[in-house]
Amino acid sequence: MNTAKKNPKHLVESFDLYAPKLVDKKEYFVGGHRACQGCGESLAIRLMCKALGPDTVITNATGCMEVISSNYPTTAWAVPWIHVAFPNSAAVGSGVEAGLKALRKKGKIADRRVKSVAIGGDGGTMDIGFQALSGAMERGHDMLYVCFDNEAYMNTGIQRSSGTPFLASTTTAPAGKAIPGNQVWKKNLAEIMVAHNVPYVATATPSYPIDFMNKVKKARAVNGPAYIHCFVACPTGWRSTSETCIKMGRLAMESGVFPIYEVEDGKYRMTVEPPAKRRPVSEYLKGQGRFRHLTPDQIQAIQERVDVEFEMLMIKINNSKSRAEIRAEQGK
Ligand SMILES: Cc1ncc(C[n+]2csc(CCOP(=O)(O)OP(=O)(O)O)c2C)c(N)n1
Repeated sequence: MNTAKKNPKHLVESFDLYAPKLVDKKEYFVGGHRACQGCGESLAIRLMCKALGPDTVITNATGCMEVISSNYPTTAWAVPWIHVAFPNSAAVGSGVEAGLKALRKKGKIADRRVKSVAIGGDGGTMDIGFQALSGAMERGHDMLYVCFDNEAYMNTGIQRSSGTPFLASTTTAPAGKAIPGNQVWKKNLAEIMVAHNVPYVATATPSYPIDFMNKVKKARAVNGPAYIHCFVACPTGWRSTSETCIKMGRLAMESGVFPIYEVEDGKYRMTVEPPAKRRPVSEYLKGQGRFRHLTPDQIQAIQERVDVEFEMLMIKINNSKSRAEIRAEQGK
């Protein structure tokens, strides 16, 4: 007898039976690490590792995630993990991939597909590791790079990076009498990666965990370079309360500050649809002490910039075609 049909409550009561099918219960980034309360970055890494599974080698640039996860003699990593210098996560990740390929060719390791995944913060990726990342993507390595963007050099004390938003107060761009916070607009690294013509680029946030994990799985399956730009809240650096970590990612998406999309073979697709009427950016900014000094005019300037950037993205989403589609149209 189909009790679910007869009694919908049955479905809720049997949730435990269904939930494990959604997400792997195994943990490859385990508890006991020393991340701050409400850290979006450590949550995102936990989800990423679940989606990657055990056949993974992770290369980690210096930053918060290395510091909190590997205090001697302990480790939070249940997959092979290499800590490397601040600028060269992508370079070492591409070396791991080349090494695995060589060992497999010589028959020295089993013929299973082990994925090389390089990770870094926004400082380690968008600034100091940028050259290594660009080179790795250009050379076409079969690897995934994930940037965990908490919008400043958090590990060393909230210094601004090229991921820091316009007018956010940081320790090296403090809002005060001289300047009202960071003086330049945030670099759009996802778009720069699209310009590398790699097969897969996506933006994501742990506020939409299934979307993020699906993207990690998709990127893992790509036979070539893939890049995910993961937006992660940092209560310590953003001067926000720890329980707002998930809410911040949602507000960023719903206001258009951080749209969640993917670019597959050149074709853009919004994967988490923002509401028809986007929230004002002020709703996203107001819970964060790094923006507390902003005047209404400054908030308006940010709103206008977000509106323009969002429209630019929508034009790409509504009009782009994949390279395969264009080739087919050209009869090639
Ligand atoms: C060449 C070099 N410069 C500076 C540092 C000091 N340093 C270590 S971690 C870090 C900040 C990391 O910031 P980010 O990459 O944004 O990651 P987060 O800590 O925010 O996760 C800095 C400046 C270093 N280790 N090596």
